[in-house]
Amino acid sequence: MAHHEHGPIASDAEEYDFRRLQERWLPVWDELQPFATSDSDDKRPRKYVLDMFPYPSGDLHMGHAEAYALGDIIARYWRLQGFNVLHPIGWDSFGLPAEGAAIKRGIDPREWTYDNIAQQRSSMRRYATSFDWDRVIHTSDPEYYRWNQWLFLKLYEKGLAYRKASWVNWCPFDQTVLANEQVIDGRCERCDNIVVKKKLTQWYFKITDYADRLLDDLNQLEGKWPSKVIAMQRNWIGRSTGADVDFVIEGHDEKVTVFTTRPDTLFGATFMVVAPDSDLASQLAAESTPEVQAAFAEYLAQVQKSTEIERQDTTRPKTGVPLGRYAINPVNGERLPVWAADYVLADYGHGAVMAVPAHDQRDLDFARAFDLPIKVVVDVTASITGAIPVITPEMLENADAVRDLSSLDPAVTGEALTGDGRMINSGPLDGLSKQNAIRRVIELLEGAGTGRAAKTYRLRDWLISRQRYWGTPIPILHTEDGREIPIAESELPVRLPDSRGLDLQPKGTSPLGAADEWVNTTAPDGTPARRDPDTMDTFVDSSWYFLRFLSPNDDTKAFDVKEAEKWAPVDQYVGGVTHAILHLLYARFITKVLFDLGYVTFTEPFTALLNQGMVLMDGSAMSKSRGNLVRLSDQLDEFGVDAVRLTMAFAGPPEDDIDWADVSPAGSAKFLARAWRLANDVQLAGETASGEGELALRRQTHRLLADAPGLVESFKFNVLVARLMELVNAVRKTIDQGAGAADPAVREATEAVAILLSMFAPYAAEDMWAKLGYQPGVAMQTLPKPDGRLLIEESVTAIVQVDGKVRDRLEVSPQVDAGELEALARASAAVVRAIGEREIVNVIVRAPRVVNIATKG
Ligand code: ANZ
Repeated sequence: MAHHEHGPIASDAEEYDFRRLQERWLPVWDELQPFATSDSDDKRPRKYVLDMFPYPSGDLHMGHAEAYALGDIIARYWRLQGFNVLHPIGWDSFGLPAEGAAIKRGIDPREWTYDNIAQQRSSMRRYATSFDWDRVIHTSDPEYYRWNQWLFLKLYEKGLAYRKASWVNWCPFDQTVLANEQVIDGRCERCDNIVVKKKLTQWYFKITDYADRLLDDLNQLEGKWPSKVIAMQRNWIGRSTGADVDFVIEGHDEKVTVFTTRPDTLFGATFMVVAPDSDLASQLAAESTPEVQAAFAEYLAQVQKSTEIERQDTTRPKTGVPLGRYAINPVNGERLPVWAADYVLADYGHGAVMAVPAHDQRDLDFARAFDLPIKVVVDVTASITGAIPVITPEMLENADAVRDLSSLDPAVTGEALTGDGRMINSGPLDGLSKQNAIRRVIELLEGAGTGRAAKTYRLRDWLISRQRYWGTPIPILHTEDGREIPIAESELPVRLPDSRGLDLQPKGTSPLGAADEWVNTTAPDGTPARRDPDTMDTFVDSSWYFLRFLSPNDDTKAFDVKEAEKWAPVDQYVGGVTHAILHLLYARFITKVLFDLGYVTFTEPFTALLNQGMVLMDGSAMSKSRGNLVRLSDQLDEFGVDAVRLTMAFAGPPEDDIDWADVSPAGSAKFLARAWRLANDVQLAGETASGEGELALRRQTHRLLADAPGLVESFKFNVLVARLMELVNAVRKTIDQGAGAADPAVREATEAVAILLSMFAPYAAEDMWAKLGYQPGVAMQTLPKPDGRLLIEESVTAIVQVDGKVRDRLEVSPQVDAGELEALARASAAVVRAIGEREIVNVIVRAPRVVNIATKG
């Protein structure tokens, strides 16, 4: 492929051969360990650059190749800028994919997992990723998961880890519970099967205690995280503000509280709805007539068969049953029938709503389906006309006469009136705007002790227990009389028993429950106890792993607080947008918990975040079944590591998807050969000539050195590669047409190319560096500082004549405009002197070269 098109100088030189370069430099780097993080007395400023660590499910693929190429550019860049860079890697090696594959092959999950890790690790080394190989962690090592257990105990002590029975998401295929975050559009995130609800006792982390801080602290990340991710986090937490209103239910001892965002519409409530799968619904039905009980039981059974998708489908006809009970509206004493209907969710707000059919579409659909009353309490025409600044009692009495509202009647149109307006039919609220009515009604409720301002969140507590083998055992004992005993810290880790002899097939309970020897033990007081058989969600493992990298081999603590002070939080995090909610939210939560416990001094784990796009093929995600899978190993064999890495950087802005059909790794390889030949030519030219060399080339080199930091720091890697290509072309031109490869400007430019290229194409850059006569490694150099004098724009000399005589010469920009040039000329001391007292009659300007001034007298 590589032959020399240029001149005789390099005609019999060796050829660019990526295989030879890879073979040559990899062992040298193994010796040199250029990216081992240096020790504490290092005076350089620090940067913590982190790539999301992978699952060890098979060899590296194209997606990894992109992510690790981009993270590597950033890590290598800071290294070139003279920073002490921490760039670690590890494996997120517990979890379902590994266990599933192990079951399929009938082997131990360990074997499969660690084989894959070995393969990925060697692929990463060949891929020249600048990781610190002394800090590798595997979350499935007892040396790691012991600290998951420690973390669990810390949360348990604080009341932030607890067990409760509730309706949970259950994947019938994987036979495991799922966190809300793992249910995507009603389906299991992993296997895409429809998720059902099951009542189980499970462990939770109380992330809802942190909802406000998780929301408010997003402001710290504004501008440093993709705005899309910040928005997704905000929506996920989903804070709603409004009021809690207490209703008395006739014949029921406890009051029922509802959450509403529209307490202003309280006078328009005409019935109440409770979630059929709530305890409240069962209680109310149980206290009712046998007919109601039977109808309710039948309805509940039907609801439990429906999926989450069906339940949240607003176009589905409304269903429900009356519970034969009445709630009393606290503001006007009206009796509201209580219904159970599945459009109300058990686990949002209080699982019950005051239904205001005139102003809420779901309530209106329900009211129309079951012929329930509809009462308008907001005059939405008032806001449309905006014409009633002050409402008098007389106007209100005549309100209906003044405006015919029937065209807006929700009972007729089927459209709820959700807009703003002025309150009507609402006693003390009449005439008020929405905001004022909300404020007023909350005052009234608070005064009467029947309600208060309230917030509600979409965020649920984090369900962390899993009924699977390949995870961190939960460090709790259960006594026969039902007590929970946390295992002492000094007893950690609770190791997983051997998987041999255990049935790992998913069956709804943890395989560990059947490991008799392991599960049966004694409590500290000597009484028999059973270990908790569940394991932790692997998102627990990854919620704090960035801290473990700081002291990965310390077997006395989870992480070193002093090291955390030095390195953390992570300066730059790089990874896929698929983790925009789950992993990032959990890591943010755990960081805040660790802050509250005094282990870290910061409240956000990742200061800046880059989400790379996906690598597609022919417009869609690569998959074996679609037949558009591009194998990374094939690409590396054909084009080499450098060309693949460079292609990833050159393809476009890193946030965008890359379609592999549209890019050219062959083109990248060609460019690398061109760049490499420059160094080859310089080497063959021998001695560099004296002097500074060609000025235009020098200017271009220094301009690029000046621009490169801004381009990398704003992630414009593709632009930087394009600029490198331009510079390589310019050097080639200078060699072929100018002073040849001995020109000092050629050497200077080629050195700059080698150093900059080391971020993208480490093998080619290292070989260029050697050809330029230096020791390895180029990646440990510092980026040369541009010479300021070479950055100033070129200037031209403008001549100023007065009455035909040259009076001054001005150095001006070639872009100077006529007005500016004339002003400069008139301001020249020599010109002013030459004109003296005479009057100027004519000025002719030919920018940028000449100004002619004619005078009279
Ligand atoms: C009365 C009302 C009148 C409401 C009105 C809205 C409009 P967001 O914004 O999502 O927080 N709601 C409360 N708990 C519910 C539950 N468990 N299942 C289903 N719906 C529930 O929505 C809050 C509103 O959703 C609440 O305000 C309540 O209906 C309903 F003109 O109360 B509203």
